[in-house]
Amino acid sequence: MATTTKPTALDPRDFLAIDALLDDEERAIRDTVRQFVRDRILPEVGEWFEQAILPRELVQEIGKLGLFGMHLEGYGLPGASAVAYGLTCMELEAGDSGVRSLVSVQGSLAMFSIWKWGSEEQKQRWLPGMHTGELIGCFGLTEPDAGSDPGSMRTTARRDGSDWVLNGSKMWITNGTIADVATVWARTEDGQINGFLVERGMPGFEAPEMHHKISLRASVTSELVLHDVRVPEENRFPEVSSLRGPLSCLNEARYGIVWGAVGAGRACYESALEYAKERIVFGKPIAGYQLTQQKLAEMALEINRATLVALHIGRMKDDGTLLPQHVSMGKMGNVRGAIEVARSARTILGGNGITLEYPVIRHANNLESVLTYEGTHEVHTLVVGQAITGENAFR
Ligand code: TGC
Ligand code: FAD
Repeated sequence: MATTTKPTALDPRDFLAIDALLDDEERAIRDTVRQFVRDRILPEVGEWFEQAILPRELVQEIGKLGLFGMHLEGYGLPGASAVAYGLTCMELEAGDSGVRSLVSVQGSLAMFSIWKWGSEEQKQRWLPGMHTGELIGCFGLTEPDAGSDPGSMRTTARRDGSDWVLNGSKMWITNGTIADVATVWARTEDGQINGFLVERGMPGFEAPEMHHKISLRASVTSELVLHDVRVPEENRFPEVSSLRGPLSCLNEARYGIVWGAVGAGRACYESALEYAKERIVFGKPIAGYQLTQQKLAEMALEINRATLVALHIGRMKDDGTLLPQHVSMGKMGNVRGAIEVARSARTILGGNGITLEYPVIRHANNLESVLTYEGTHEVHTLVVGQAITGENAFR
């Protein structure tokens, strides 16, 4: 239960006193992750972004904190609440969207796909090591010609004796190059869609890193190339037959983004607020000008609105009443809001707003990826549109 603490004064960082809606355990998890981000991520992430690297040891460090698959139960996993997981995503993304992506893809896509659809042997083999960060996973759904419409995928799986032979390619796959195991979605000869666990080192399987990104630079993004890769039957998900398999996993990762985007927006707002109070122009701090105050007030409004939406969606998830369409609305609104906050914060920082000495342009650039991955803004608009009207406008 949330402990009601009466706010004694307005807190610019928590204007609507949303903290009071959390319980002690949720606050404790949030504070632990916030501290980790302050100590470990913020001092170095500008450099990682500039060099386009994500230090490998970070995976083990996050594993030690128990954040990978923290919202899943069994197999040594913590079974934390949806709200606790959401707060974790928010704090990680206040560091960098790439760090939240690492955790989302590992926990909500790779681990969740095994947890939800895998055989008992697959769960026992992979989940404990992925939780600790000893093993890394990725999730291969998108292809060069099949992003928003994964039903048009071309990757195939052909049965050959007790094995399956996979051919095709995946693109934009987070963690691909560093992954020990890839959940690869492919079409079988009967036209169904199934998931296969493709292991690092299997002959014919490669995962080259993609370069030249100017967004999500502190994140490993890869192609998956599958050329006659022989995968044993025991690596196939036993119960999947349609897109429902991969799409059910996306709900989990999209949920984390509903929260994560607020973290990125909040970091930009706090940076702009601090800067505005210190930057003297025309003889006084720019925080004292009406135009700056309007920007800051709009940002604070958006951060508080988005946090409440995320918390409400989180409580619905914990209650078992959350539908995929609710998540679509949350992702649509919160990512768009975070981008608006980031762009407005950027203007307050003037020229300094385009340097990596401040977090704002890094978040703004990252959020362009967040707007597109896990279902583009347009895809979620059409999901919500269909839910409201009953008409399918995708095709
Ligand atoms: P449609 O005919 O609507 O559905 C096919 C089957 O899937 C079921 N279904 C869902 N099940 C669970 N959750 C959902 N959200 C679901 N949406 C649909 C549906 O009931 C049906 O089941 P069944 O049993 O009848 O077979 O499918 P469609 O082909 O018309 O597509 C619908 C659409 C466009 C919404 C879907 O394809 C979509 O969501 N497209 C966007 C693709 C996407 O988001 N890709 C993300 C890849 S992963 C990623 O980006 C990681 S980024 C890194 C990070 O997370 O940090
Ligand atoms: P397209 O589908 O080609 O869309 C192009 C444009 O057309 C978009 O604006 C889209 O909204 C619009 N559009 C599409 N359909 C319609 C329509 N019906 N009506 C109106 N407009 C429409 N994928 C994975 O599987 N695993 C990962 O780990 C992963 N990580 C990623 C990491 C990064 C950094 C990025 C950028 C992407 C990642 N993705 C991953 C891929 C991501 O999910 C896709 O980029 C996304 O689904 C969009 O697909 P697309 O890029 O092919 O765009």
